[in-house]
Amino acid sequence: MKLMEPLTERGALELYYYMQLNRTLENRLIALYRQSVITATVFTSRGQEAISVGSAYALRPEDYVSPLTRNIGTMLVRGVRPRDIFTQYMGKATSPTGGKERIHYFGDLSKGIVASLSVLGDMVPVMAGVALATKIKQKTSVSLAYLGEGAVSRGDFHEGMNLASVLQLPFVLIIENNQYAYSTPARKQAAIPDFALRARAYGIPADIVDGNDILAVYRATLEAFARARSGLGPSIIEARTMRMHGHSDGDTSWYVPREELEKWQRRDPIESFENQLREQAWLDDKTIADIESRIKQELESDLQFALDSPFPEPERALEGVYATDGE
Ligand SMILES: Cc1ncc(C[n+]2csc(CCOP(=O)(O)OP(=O)(O)O)c2C)c(N)n1
Repeated sequence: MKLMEPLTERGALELYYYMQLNRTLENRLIALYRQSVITATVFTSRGQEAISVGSAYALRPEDYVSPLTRNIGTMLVRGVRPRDIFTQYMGKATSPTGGKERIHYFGDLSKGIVASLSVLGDMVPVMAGVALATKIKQKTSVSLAYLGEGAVSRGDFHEGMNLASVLQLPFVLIIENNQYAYSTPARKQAAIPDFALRARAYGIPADIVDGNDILAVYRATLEAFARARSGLGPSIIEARTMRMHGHSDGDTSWYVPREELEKWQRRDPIESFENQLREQAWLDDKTIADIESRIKQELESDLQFALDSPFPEPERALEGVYATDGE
């Protein structure tokens, strides 16, 4: 197989752009949090960008996805604008939820994004249900969910996977094994070394991929989607990676051995892909500088928009909270 197959030069550069956008945007969120411009919390996916971006890039417009804590990259690939993330974290009236819930768990069905629930594991049965709905409607859509390795120990994971496998639903679950569920290491989470082994209990295939290799993630997701689309049912992808930042910004990751972080730092997903792209002669210093300046400009204007936006009026506090007739 050629180095970049099945990506074209344009596609490969888009993946690189989205990973850089993902990281730069999150770095900006951290800075804003430390300046108290964002006052709730900030989650980042540093080190895990290849999983969000690579898998989202394999989606088609008719597909559904529920991005989780570490999946701002997925939202960006699906067309969510950085201004939506900035305004959301700042609780501004112009945010997708009008200033409610100050993290990126908002949906947009026009982009195939199903809003996530904070209760870990719950999106597995929900997204299996979305897959069931598309199957009943005889659509060719697939449904994609993400889950941290910690959440795999929840009962909802079992219920959702069982349902998906019994009904042969077009559902793909990516387990982001980033080694730690907050401070709990993976070995204390499960007695088996590979989370993917759980797929055997549901009679479905599973793939273990290097989550820091965007091409491996992209190819594995394409393959799982092709199975799902041709009626062969669900599958699991375990993407191995490392969370390179605290669980949220207030967490220093004191419980992760420094050598472990250093080892993974040498395998940074963006740098690795950059090296591959240079080898392929699809990227050079000039192209990198152009991409960086494009991202800087996009983020500056979106951030300015968010800073200039008002907070919601108190009278709007109950808007969108309760369903009204016909909603
Ligand atoms: C049912 C439930 N229990 C606990 C929490 C609090 N909580 C939020 S994230 C988290 C750690 C999740 O670890 P993992 O699933 O491995 O995902 P990661 O944060 O590593 O991406 C915990 C305990 C929650 N949201 N839901």
